Amino acid sequence: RILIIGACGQIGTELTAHLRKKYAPHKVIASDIKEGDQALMSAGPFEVLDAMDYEAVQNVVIKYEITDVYLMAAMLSATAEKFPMRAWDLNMNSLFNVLNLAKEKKIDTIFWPSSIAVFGSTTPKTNTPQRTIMEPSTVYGISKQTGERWCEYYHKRYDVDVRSIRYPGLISYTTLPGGGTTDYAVDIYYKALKHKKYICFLNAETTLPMMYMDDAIKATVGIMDAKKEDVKIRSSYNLAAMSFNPEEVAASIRKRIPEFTISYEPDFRQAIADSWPQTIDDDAAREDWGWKHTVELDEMTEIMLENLKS
Ligand code: VAH
Repeated sequence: RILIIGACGQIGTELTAHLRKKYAPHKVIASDIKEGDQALMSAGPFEVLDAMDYEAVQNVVIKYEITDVYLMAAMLSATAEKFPMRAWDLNMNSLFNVLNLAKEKKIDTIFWPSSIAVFGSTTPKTNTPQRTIMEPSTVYGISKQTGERWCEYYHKRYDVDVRSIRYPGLISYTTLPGGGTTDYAVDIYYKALKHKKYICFLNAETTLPMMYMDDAIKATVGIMDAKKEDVKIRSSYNLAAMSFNPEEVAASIRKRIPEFTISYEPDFRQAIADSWPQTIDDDAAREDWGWKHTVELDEMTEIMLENLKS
């Protein structure tokens, strides 16, 4: 059976729904620090679970005979800058809990999300290589970079089958994102429909790697379905789909809402975004386990506006 920790989050919500469709619902146990919405709670087993509590995680693993764990709980970049130590504790202790359960052979396979936030301002900004300088300047980025080092260590030393991808900014309409720097790319669609204008907290030219959620779910399932020997990189794989800036999103929206206007009031998140790359080289993921993205900006705009207009 599968356990999703952080099932109420932006990725967790969609991952839970996708895996419950792919397998039988009762085989996918959703968990989070608090109960989720009615849809999630009624569609299959749910456990209130603190990812930092080893005993509690172990109890759920034993109770449901869990084999695979997707650890989707984390504090994202912007919020982590407000609560550095809480972010470090959550992001790292939750990872050690699942790595140690796998080391003790209580679970078989782990999915753990990393992020383009592992890169810093000294990393090459275009076509960022799989292996390169990584001097992250955010607590979130530091926790993801350290987490990658521990994943690779547990794989090499204890043969733990942990698989990881460096998500870019993710856009979806089912669940609001929580505390990320790329969240403008979700918020802009809500505001376009409601007010036909958006005040953006990043400046117009801030180009960042981005991905529509369906592609992120496809990549997550893709690396977990891959043969063990094909997952050659055990820190975390670069993953890419699109790269765009707020001005380009606005132009895409104006094709559907011509009167839409955007203005720019950069805040503390501008410095975070400026430390991240603009485009990512994900050849390794494409070669090792057949990754390729599908959704481009204009199609994403259509999907977002269609599904948010109700
Ligand atoms: C964040 N959405 O903004 C996350 C992600 C690359 C961005 O890590 O923190």
